[in-house]
Amino acid sequence: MKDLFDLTGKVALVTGGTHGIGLATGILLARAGANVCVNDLSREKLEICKGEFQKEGLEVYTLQFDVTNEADTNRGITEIEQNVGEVDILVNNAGIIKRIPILEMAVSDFRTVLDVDLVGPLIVTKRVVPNMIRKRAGKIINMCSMMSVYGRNTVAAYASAKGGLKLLTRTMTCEWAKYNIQVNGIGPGYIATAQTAPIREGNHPFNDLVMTRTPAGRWGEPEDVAYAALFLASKASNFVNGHILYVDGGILANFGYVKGENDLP
Ligand code: NAP
Ligand code: GCO
Repeated sequence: MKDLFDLTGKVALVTGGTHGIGLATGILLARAGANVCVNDLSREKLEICKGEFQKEGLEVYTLQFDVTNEADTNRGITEIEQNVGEVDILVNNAGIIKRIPILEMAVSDFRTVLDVDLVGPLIVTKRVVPNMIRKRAGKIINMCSMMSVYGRNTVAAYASAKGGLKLLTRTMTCEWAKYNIQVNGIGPGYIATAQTAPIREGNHPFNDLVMTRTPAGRWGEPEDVAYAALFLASKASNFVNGHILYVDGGILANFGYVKGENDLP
């Protein structure tokens, strides 16, 4: 059974993995035996990330490249191939959000979010997948969102990007599943990270919304998402293709809930 989730000898790249969901994912994949690489924009955050891995007695290869920049990404992946090995598991985790109403949002801001959250995964995957096709093996995990399904006010760019990433995931599947490459997505619900801190901390009213809309009645933790990534990175998911695995505490299953209704003692 342990062998099913053993990633020994595999090279995994987690983009934007210096904290939050990406860091939890990288640490778990390393615990499973993978040689983990993490890129980010900030050298300082990469150093902090290295420290977090070392606290767990784990190694990580860190490097700086911007997933929206094709030349920078190609250079970065070449560096990984020269220093660690060809990428077997790609977690397209890097992402941003800008919470601005549509009419107030500059088109440039809209484009920036799509660039990181939708074009970025395309750029990194295009550079990594040819080796997977040659080897007839690979795992690609795109970090989608419950906003791949729902909209909500102020997140038009983010939801558009994550909705697009859901369909990009399915299209990648159509083109590459025949080469034994499993392409899937993860759709986290509301997870306690830096990205959601502005709508979670300091008794923000959004907390009440998350609590009533999430049947599990809590914010998710980055590790909750990392466990799904381990499954999709492992042999256990070799016949799972084009699937978005929602890790959302049941929020997508739930129309709504009246506080106190049908609560058991
Ligand atoms: P986070 O804490 O904001 O981390 C995102 C990471 O992406 C950061 O390390 C960031 O680096 C990096 N990044 C941003 N732009 C980049 C670029 N151009 N090139 C390389 N790296 C870049 O976010 P998170 O909450 O852990 O979320 C991780 C992923 O899950 C994102 O795709 C997010 O959309 C998705 N997600 C999150 C939630 C949630 O509730 N938290 C729910 C659903 C989906 P810097 O810090 O240096 O900018
Ligand atoms: C928001 C949140 C969400 C989460 C996540 C939900 O402003 O609604 O940031 O977008 O980040 O994407 O799945």
